[in-house]
Amino acid sequence: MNANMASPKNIDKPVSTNTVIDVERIRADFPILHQTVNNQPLVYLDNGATSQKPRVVIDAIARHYLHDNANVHRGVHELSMRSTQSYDAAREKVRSFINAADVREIVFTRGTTESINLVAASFGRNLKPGDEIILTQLEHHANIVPWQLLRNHQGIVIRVAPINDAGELILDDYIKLFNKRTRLVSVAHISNALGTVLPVKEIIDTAHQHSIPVMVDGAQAIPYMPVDVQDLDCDFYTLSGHKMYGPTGIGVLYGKSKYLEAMEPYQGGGDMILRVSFEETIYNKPPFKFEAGTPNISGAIGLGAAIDYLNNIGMNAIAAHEHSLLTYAEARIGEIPDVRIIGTAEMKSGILSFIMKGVHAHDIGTIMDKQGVAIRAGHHCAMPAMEHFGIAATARASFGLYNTHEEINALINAIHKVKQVLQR
Ligand code: 7TS
Repeated sequence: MNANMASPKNIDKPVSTNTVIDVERIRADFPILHQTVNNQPLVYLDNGATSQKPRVVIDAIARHYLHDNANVHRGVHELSMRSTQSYDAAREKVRSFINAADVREIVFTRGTTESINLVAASFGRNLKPGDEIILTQLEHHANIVPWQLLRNHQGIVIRVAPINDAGELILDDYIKLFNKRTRLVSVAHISNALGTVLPVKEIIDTAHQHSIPVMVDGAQAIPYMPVDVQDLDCDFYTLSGHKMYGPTGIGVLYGKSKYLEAMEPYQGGGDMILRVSFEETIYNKPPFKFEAGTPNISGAIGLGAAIDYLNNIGMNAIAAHEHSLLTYAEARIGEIPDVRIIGTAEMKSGILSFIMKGVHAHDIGTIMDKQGVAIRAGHHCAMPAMEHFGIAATARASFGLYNTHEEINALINAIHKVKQVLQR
C-alpha cells in the first residue's frame, strides 16, 4: 500500500476495517467473470477501462425499474417519491464515501469526462485571455481537450508540469509554473496509462499557498484507494461510476460549495431552476443548478449500491490486494526478456503498462485475447504521456478487486505465448 493515501478516518460507517479480502467470495459476486473466452477461462485485466459489476449493483438497477421507476423531484405520487428517495440516498452515499462536508457539493454527471467539461465550461467562463491553468504530462485526454476548447475560445494558456522517466511528476518543475496569471490546477490522482499515484496533497498544498484551486481527476483513484476530499482539501474531485464497479453513464463532480455557488450553470433546462420567465430565470442551488434535465436515476442508484459494496469490503483492503497483484506481476514480468515496463513510479496503483521489443501493442492484445486474457492496447487516451517515453502505445493490464495471483500467472503465460508467436 502506499503512503500517499488519504486517511479513511472521517469516512462514515459502515466501512469495513478489513485489511485482506476474500477473493474467491468476491468473485462469486460477479456473474460475468464465470465464462470462457476463446475456450479459455476469462481473465479480465482491463479494469482501468471499465470494471465489472457485482450482482448487487445489477439487482439494484433492476429493482428500480421493476418496482420504483418514476421521475424524481417532480411527482407527488408514490413511485416518484420512492425514486426521489433512492436518488437522494445515492447522493448521500457518495458524500459519505469521499467524505465531502455537504451533500450539496455532490453533482451527478455522466462521468469524469463530463465533470471536467463542466468545470472547464462553468469555472472556465470567467477566465480571461492570458490566464493560465496547470496540467501535467500524465493527463488523460479528458483533462486536456476541454482546456484546449477553452483556449480556442478564451485565449487561456495551458502550462504542463513535466514527468521523469519513471513516470513521476517532477514537483520542483510544477512549483515553478505558478505565477500571477495562474488560475487553476487540474491533475490526475492516478495516471491511467502508467499507474503513477500523484502526490496530490503536495500538489494541492502548493497551489493553495498561491491561493489557486485544484481539481483532481479521480477516475482511477476512486476504485483503488480511500479518498477523503476534506483531508486532501481539493477544490474539485471527479469520478466515474463505471470504473468503481457501478454502472456506465453516471459519475460525480465534487466541488467545494464556495466554488459551485459562484459558478454559472453548465447546461440549462428543467430541474436546475427555481423560477423561469422570458425576462429572467432564477437558478436552483447546487447541486441541482448543474443537473439540468432528467438525471440518470437508475445509474445513481446503481452507483450507490456499488459504494455499499466497496464499503463492505473496505478500500484499504482493496488497495492492499491490488498492490500485491502489481508487485507480483512486476516481478514476474521482469523475468521475461525483451519486455519493458513503462511507468516505474515508486507510488503505483494496480496498473501495469509494458511494451515488447519488435511487437506492436495491439498484436500483444490480440494474441492475449486468444488466451482469454483481456487487456487494453493503445495510447490509453494519454498521448502526451506516451510521447514522453517516445512510444505510440503500450499493452496495459489493470487490476481490480476480483483479480487473483493465478490470473497474473495466466497473464505471464499469455505474454510468453505472444513471444512464441511473434518473435520467432
Ligand atoms: N481520467 C482518467 C484518469 C481516466 O482513466 C479516464 C478513463 C477518464 C478520465 C475518462 O473517464 P470517463 O469515465 O469519463 O470515460 N480511462 C480509460 C482508460 O484508461 N481506458 O479506457 C478509459
